[in-house]
Amino acid sequence: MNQLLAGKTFVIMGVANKRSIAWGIARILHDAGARLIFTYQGERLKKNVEELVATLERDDSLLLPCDVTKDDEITEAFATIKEKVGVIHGLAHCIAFAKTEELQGEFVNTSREGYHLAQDISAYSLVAVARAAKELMTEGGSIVTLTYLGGERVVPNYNVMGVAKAALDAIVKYLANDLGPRNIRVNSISAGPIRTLAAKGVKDFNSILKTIEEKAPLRRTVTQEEVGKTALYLLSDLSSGVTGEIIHVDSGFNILG
Ligand code: N5H
Repeated sequence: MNQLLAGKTFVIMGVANKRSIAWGIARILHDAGARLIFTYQGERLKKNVEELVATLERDDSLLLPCDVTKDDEITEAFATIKEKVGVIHGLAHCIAFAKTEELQGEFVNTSREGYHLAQDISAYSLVAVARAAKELMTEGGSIVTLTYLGGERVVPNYNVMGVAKAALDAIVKYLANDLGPRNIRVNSISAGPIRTLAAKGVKDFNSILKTIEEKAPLRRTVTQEEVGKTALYLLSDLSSGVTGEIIHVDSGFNILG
């Protein structure tokens, strides 16, 4: 591809396996010449990320653990990034979690603990990470997160995650306002359903994909690469006037009534 991001460094949080949207973003940024820093949660995912990173053409990547529920891990990860690379130009936050039992049945049954867990990992983590990352974005920067339509309207079974994404959407706006004076932009991508590890175990995921193929304006689902291309736009100078925005990469599904 082009070399839009040559000489720039980006942090990618949330690669779990080769199907991850985070990995789709990573490949596109890599092809655009960026140096990448990957963070993963726990030893369980370390090997996966190592194997994927080994497939990249250049070997200038850095891999670091970062469990976003732990302030000290965030502090340590960004201290290491500062020491090893100094300045960063952007960050992709591709992290969410809710208990499986909270992603089915009635939302009204959401537990206090399940609610807090989904909010902590899926929404608050962006605040904590942006606070640490902004110190390394001394040349300005761009932060991108992943959201979903279920935060804007009721989507069956999305439940506690929908409320977490609604919070995340508001967080993007408040962060955009705080960080704008430093020339740091904050935006989100609302991706249509993609078969990822997070989608595994979702009942009827096939029929969800089929609805998109039948009803969405483009009559097909979207790919990790397509989300990656929009991330490239948002993380590069091409989107220099854009902040606090949600871009839907969903074959146009969200415009339907
Ligand atoms: C309306 C839907 C379908 C129902 C809801 C699905 C929500 C999925 C999002 C969350 C983040 C998935 C999740 O936390 C699953 C975990 O309980 C179990 N899985 C794991 O622990 C795996 C191993 C790890 C990698 O997962 C995480 N999260 O760490 C939404 C779908 C049409 C679209 C969709 C799938 C949206 C989305 O937000 O991902």
